Amino acid sequence: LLTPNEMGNIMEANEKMGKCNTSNRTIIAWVEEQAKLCQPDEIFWCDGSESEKVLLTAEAVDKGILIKLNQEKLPGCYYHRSNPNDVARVEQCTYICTETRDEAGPTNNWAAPKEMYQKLLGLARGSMHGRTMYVVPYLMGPLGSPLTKVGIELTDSIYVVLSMRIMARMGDVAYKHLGNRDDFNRGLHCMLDVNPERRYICHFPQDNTIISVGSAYGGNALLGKKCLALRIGSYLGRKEGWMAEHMLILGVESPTGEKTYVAAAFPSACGKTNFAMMIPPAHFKGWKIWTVGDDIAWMKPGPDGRLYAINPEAGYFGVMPGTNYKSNLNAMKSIQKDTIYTNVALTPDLDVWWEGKDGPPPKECLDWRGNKWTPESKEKAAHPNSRFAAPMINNPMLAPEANDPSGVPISAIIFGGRRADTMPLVFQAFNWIHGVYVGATMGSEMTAAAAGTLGQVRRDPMAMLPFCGYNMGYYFHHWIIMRKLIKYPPRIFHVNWFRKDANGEFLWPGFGENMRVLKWIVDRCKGRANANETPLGWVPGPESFDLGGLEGYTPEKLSQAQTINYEDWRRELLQQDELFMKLYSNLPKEMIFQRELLVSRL
Ligand code: SAT
Ligand code: MN
Repeated sequence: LLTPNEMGNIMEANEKMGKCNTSNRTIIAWVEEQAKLCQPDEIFWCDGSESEKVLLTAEAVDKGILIKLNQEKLPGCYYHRSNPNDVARVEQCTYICTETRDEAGPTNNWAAPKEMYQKLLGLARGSMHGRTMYVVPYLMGPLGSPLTKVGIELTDSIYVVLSMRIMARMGDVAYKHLGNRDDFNRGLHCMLDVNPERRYICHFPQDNTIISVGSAYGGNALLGKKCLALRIGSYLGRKEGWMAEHMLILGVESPTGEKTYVAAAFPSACGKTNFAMMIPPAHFKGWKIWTVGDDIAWMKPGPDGRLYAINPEAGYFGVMPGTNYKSNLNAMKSIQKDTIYTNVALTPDLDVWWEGKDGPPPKECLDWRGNKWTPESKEKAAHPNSRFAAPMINNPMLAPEANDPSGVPISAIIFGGRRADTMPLVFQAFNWIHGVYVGATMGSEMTAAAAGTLGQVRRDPMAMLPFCGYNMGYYFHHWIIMRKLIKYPPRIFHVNWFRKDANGEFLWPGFGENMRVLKWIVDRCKGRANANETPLGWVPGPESFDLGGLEGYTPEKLSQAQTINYEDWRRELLQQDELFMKLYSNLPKEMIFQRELLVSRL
């Protein structure tokens, strides 16, 4: 631990630390204006340097915001507990503030910008008394990419600053990318008293502005992620002819070195990170999976007519429970150093534990609330939405292309959800428009990533329901319009790893075995695998789906996983209609046609 003296020494050794470090007048004027509003005791301008990290980390430890973990086991790793009332995204407090209600659409909370600004400025006024306002410049995307955007987040949370430096390219690099321009995203984040009654996550897409108050948790407070990269991003993408999607990006490398890139949208906590970091089973000798991103894809048609994707992030904010050496080896390797753990359990030797970690549970530890916990305790030791924030460079299978400003060409888009019934393991859409319909009608059982009823199926179009920054009907239009801008569109697929039989047993082993599905998808994109037509789409022909080396798994089980149950589909269509009714006035007619075609095929 640094003593206050040592902290002072670091500051002295680097006179400029914390001082204003940009000559961009628009930024300086805006920061001054916000400081006048929030009245912090101090303004600290972050530059992203190592010495700044040492200083801020020491201060966070000093204030009890972070606990230093066992540095022999977990070098550079720290532990954080959030307020127990603040453990996930809160969709009911999330607003899209556009001039008209119609622009936000029926799936978003809407408020008039003027009124919401007034309310938020009222809450922010004087709220940083006795505190420091950190100025966090950051990039979403690699330096120099035409897709990259600059954000500046002002926050009074040191945990947010330290998390942002993991999750985004933070510091001077952002000023470098921006130069003298003024088109940066303005983000203001105030902790207030972390009270759910005063919690608002508000987006003003027309001003490229985000104001978030009353929560310090992940997607609510790390403004680059869901707020900028998805909500504001999707709005800008529609205006500027690109797509901001809730998708992982991975590269499949064949034994001959052929690389195929795939983007996949699953709702939060449905295994995007596991899929993005998958390790092919031994049967797939010489095959490799490279991770480009695990949560967000920004995609734009490239000069060669293909759709190119970048991962705007620089780190992984992954779900902790269930992560182990078997379910996700590369995630485990990614969190051994320089990682912030939030809301897991803390062992007496300052190690971390969570449900589903390898090995036996600790005999005794402190749970995520800081209470004593033993294996006999009824409560979970780690919160179901406990998280790790780890730099992507820790991932041994990080694709070198993750830093390529041009991005990677996408051959396949995969949609998927968590469904115990109805949805087969895999099918391919007949064409782009049909694929848009498949994405638009996605459903998934609710997980712990957002406050709500666990397990209930909800419609989550393209996994964007909580993240689309404008009218969902217009968003479907945008998907359809994009087809005209992409000469060689990716093929579109739907997967479901979570289907169960009548006894509640999973019909597919999942995890690394998903490589078998992915291999079929890649082969389809290359025109190498055959398929059979069904009412839902194309499904693998028996010879084209590799079950080799999968002990105890039979072709019968696979066909069970692929079954189309007409009773289920009647119910499914009625449920899909509920969403379509809600969006009716702005629903593209193509979606209605696709529905009618499906009904007639069924
Ligand atoms: O929204 S978070 O960033 O906290 C996580 C997620 O839901 O994907
Ligand atoms: Mn996500």
